[in-house]
Amino acid sequence: MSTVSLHKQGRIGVIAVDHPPVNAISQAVREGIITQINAANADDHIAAIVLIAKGRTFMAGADITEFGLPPKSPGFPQVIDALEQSPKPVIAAIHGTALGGGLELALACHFRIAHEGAKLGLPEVTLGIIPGAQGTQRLPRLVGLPLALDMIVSGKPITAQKAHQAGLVDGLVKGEADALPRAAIAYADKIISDGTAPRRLSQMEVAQNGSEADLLAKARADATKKMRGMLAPQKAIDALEAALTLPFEDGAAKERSILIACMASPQSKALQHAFFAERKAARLPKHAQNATPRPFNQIGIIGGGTMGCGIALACLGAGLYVTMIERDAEALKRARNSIHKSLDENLARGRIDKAAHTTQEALFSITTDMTALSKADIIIEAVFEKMEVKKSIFRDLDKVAKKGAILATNTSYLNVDDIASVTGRPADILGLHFFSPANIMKLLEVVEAKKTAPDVLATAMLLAKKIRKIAVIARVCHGFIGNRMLEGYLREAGLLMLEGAAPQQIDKAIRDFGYPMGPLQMIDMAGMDIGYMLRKQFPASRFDPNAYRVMNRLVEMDRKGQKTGAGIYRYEAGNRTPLPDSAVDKITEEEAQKAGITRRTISDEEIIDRCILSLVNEGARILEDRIAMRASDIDVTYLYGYGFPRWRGGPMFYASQRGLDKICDRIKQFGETVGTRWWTPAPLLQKLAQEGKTFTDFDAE
Ligand code: T1G
Repeated sequence: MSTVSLHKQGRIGVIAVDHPPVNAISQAVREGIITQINAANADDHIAAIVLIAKGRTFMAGADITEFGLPPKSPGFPQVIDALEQSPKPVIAAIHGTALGGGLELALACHFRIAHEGAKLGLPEVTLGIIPGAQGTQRLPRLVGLPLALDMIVSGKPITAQKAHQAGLVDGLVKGEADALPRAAIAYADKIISDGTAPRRLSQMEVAQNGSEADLLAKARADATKKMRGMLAPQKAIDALEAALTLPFEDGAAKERSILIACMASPQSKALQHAFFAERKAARLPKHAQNATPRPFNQIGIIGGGTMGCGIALACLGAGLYVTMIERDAEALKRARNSIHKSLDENLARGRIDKAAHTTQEALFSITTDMTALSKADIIIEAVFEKMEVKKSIFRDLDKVAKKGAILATNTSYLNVDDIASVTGRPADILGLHFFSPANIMKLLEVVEAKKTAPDVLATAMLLAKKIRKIAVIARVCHGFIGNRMLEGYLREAGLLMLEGAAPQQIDKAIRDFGYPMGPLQMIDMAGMDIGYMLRKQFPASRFDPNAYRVMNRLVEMDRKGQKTGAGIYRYEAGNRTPLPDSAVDKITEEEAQKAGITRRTISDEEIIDRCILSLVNEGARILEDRIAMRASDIDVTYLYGYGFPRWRGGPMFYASQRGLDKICDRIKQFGETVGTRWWTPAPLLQKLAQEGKTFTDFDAE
């Protein structure tokens, strides 16, 4: 079957691209478009050409799987020229998502119409590159510099409506998606009848009014702030600046040289890794790939606290029925008010419209009677993190839930096998570890217990997709993937503080690495009492004797963090800005003395390596234990759940890119200075380093 076909409708030649699933512009697509454009121009019966795509979307950009491989001819410039230089009018008919190279091909066409539900964007910066098919030169010529800057630097798509208002598309097609081909033919017929000449953007100038220098400067400042550490946004602005100052061909040449430089950057490799890692994480393990998910639309949630309400909102937003259980009238009232307040806020902020608000209100019910869950397809327990409390709930659920219902615990680190063991249906049980706030945070750890049935796992992954979560499959251990690795990260922060690094130095070093905030500011925000209580549940020998000296003392002084107005930092009333506190410095010095630690000046490099490589080393152990199936799943966990900078690809990709042999050596160095209990390279890390391999080579499925 041809990837690109040409058929005639009257005097219109329709070129259709058919390269599922998203019509990525592969070499075959590029070659096919050129072939069919030439054929259409050679056919005297054809007076105008429509470029359209089959399936769910217009072309969604260059074929990312070709990146990093030797370029395959024809390249984008040849396709672009074939379209724009066509003597016959070429109309792009857009539906779905016209992204990247897809939109750039549409810009090379002479006219564009779009279905009203379409989105149009140039997301290249999210892959660490810039639009490389002359989009940085044509878009500002068509819509002006402000919108071109906004679209290209942010990488965010716009709606067809906004595109039509801006003149990016010449016509909007309402109604069903299949109205688009007909509308495109009609539009082409009119172009012919009106004798409208092809409009070639490369022959236009960018409209300027003297404000361009300020616009560019503001765009640079905004990108520095909002896309901290990322190179591509700044490079995209360079290319847009060329569109203002250079003739089209020179601007296009400048764009190409910038694209090639970005393509070779470590950031673009990391961002492309992140793109595919997120999609790989959604794939079921072999033993569940043929399982049929169980149908669901009734969700039960036990517990209307922060987590329970967040989970409820995520389910309501996906159009699922939610029955919430609270233990008494007072708690029920609080939970119900919280849900309705959030829905009202979502409406007020335009996140949902009135119809959705009404629908979601109607989908929600709450009661103290657990038998109301007897019809639920999936029940999610979100109560206090105490094993006995959870076991009691699951014993009750075992009596109430219908046959075939899936019972999930939202525990963030407890043993799901133990919870399942108190029921008569362990195959129906797994963990669904949401991250707070559960209606906002994208990450969901789907914890497959020993006896979880394959179809239960498949159903959970489908639920995750339905509620728009990025799901990662974890197996059972203390803290699963994310929180198990977090222990070492916080341990090192605590030790570094004792050894001589001020909290603000530690947090700044990690922020400069690319995190939105450092570990100590994060723990102040979450509340140090959570970790304090958790550590009390385990023998002290499990933890480093010194790492939590300061934090424990602060909690015992009721300095738990932001929520008590003071923790590692102090906070002025109503302000979350962390302020260094000399009282904490004094406590730290006292605790260092008690621990017999001689404080010293510590470099930012050591801070970063001890915090980040503790993640990497524990991640390697998690792979050895087969708690995670893939190193890329660990990366996805940290990108979506813990703020790891996306342009570094995740802890495991970062380590692989730096070189596992270098990572091993650095860990051994810390073994000599900090202690081998925590700083001995994981066997898998040693092995891969010795073999000159990376974590990508290891599949722990
Ligand atoms: N190339 C190759 N494969 C792609 C792809 C692409 N551009 N986009 C998606 N896929 C695969 C994806 O890996 C998955 O595979 C399947 O398609 C479904 O994707 C010259 C240089 C279009 C909004 O950045 O944003 O053009 O896991 O699960 O949720 O200037 O895919 O099934 O095996 O994401 O419905 C610019 C990237 C490229 C768009 C659809 N374009 N794609 O989302 O499905 S650079 C992009 C997306 C460029 C030019 C430059 C989304 C989507 P598998 P999916 P979805």
